[in-house]
Amino acid sequence: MSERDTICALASGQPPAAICIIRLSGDRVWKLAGELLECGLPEPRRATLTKFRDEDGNLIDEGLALFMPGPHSYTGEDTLELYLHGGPYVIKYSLETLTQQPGVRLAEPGEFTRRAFEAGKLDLTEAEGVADIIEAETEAQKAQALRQLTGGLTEIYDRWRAELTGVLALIEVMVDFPDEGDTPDDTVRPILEKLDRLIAELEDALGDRGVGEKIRDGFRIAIVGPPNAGKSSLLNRIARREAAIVTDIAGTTRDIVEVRLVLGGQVVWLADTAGLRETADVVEAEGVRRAERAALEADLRIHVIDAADPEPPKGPVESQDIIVFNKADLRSPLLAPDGALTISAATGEGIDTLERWISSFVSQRAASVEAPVITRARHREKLSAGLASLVTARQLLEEGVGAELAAEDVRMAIRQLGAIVGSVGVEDVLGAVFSQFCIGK
Ligand SMILES: Nc1nc2c(ncn2[C@@H]2O[C@H](COP(=O)(O)OP(=O)(O)O)[C@@H](O)[C@H]2O)c(=O)[nH]1
Ligand SMILES: [Mg+2]
Repeated sequence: MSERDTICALASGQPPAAICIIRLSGDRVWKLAGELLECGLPEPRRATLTKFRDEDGNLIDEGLALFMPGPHSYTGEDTLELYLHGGPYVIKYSLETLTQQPGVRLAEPGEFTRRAFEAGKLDLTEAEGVADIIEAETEAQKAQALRQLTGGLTEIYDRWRAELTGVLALIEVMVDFPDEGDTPDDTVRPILEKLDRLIAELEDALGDRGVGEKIRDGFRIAIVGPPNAGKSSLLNRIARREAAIVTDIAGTTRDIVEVRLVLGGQVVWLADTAGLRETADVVEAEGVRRAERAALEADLRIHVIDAADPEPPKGPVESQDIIVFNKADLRSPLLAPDGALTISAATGEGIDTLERWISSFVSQRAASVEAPVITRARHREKLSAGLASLVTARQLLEEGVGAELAAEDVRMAIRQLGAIVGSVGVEDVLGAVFSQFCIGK
């Protein structure tokens, strides 16, 4: 194995904590253990109680050491984990001692997992699953990450790539032996059928309304309506803090104010927006433009109507949207239309029900796709490109204009899918993928 830096990092959370884990990976692990651990190199895979000293023999701490020799380790290299007392000074002293040794440095974000990827221990979607499970805050995020890190997506992409390789072989036979007795139809039809099936599968994966990405990144909900209807008050009420400025001056909210919540078991970004109205103020006008875009891009809109001064919602209202009549405390009883909700952001009336409606929307939307194939924009981009190549290949074959060109498009599609799992064209994405990790993973 080539000589490269041995890396070390704190793998556990922010100190102080009962215990911290300092992780090392690389060729120098055995040497470091020999010099700094009283027990020397611990027996593989056996937690060993030992004293940990600096190079001058000063005691740093006492704890457990766990040695996992490569290649059967996370990174594929020799790795050592030290379980020490999780105090800030123990951690600082330990890392300083380790990084003073020749050939040892602090790991970059995601570098342990990057080494695992480079050693072929996991593919890129599995590595992303590792990053996601560390970030997961909800059961849905955790389940999705776990599925991905245990190869759930790898399996799908491997199958697609294998089938496409089969299709490519058939097309190449056509290129090499044109019209060998058979009518072109006999040769082309089975290829077209296979392509049709794959195209349908890719379309199906892409037609998921972004559920996988939303489970991971959060669903978007926009509070919209005219100025002074109580949008900012409603956001603050649901967020249970004064996130947005509330005044009785119309046009107070100019930029989007977003709060992150967990509702219905899903991460939700609730956005307060500028009141929709004609305005000569350039800043407010920009706010209105942003409000309109946020409303358009949201998965769900809450249209706030001022019960004391009702006017119909501006902009499109979709079937899933929620209409609320606010300020019920001022004017009650209300003649709210069917399906609308009466609330008061001031007193809290009706807010429970509103939260239940939002929860039920996001949980149903999240459950609408059983096992999303796409969990990141990166996947969507490559998969769309792959699909486009397949559609072109199909067209070329059907029109009988060029099996060679069709073969090139199928090759292109295989490369696009390969880039998702990281088997080809990875150089440009690796940095982006691994830099999102935390240090120590
Ligand atoms: N009485 C009453 N006043 C409210 C209610 N919600 C908001 N307001 C008041 O209406 C004004 C505008 O509220 P704000 O949240 O800034 O509205 P926005 O412009 O839609 O964001 C403020 O004076 C609020 O105190 C409510 O439910 N009842
Ligand atoms: Mg406001």
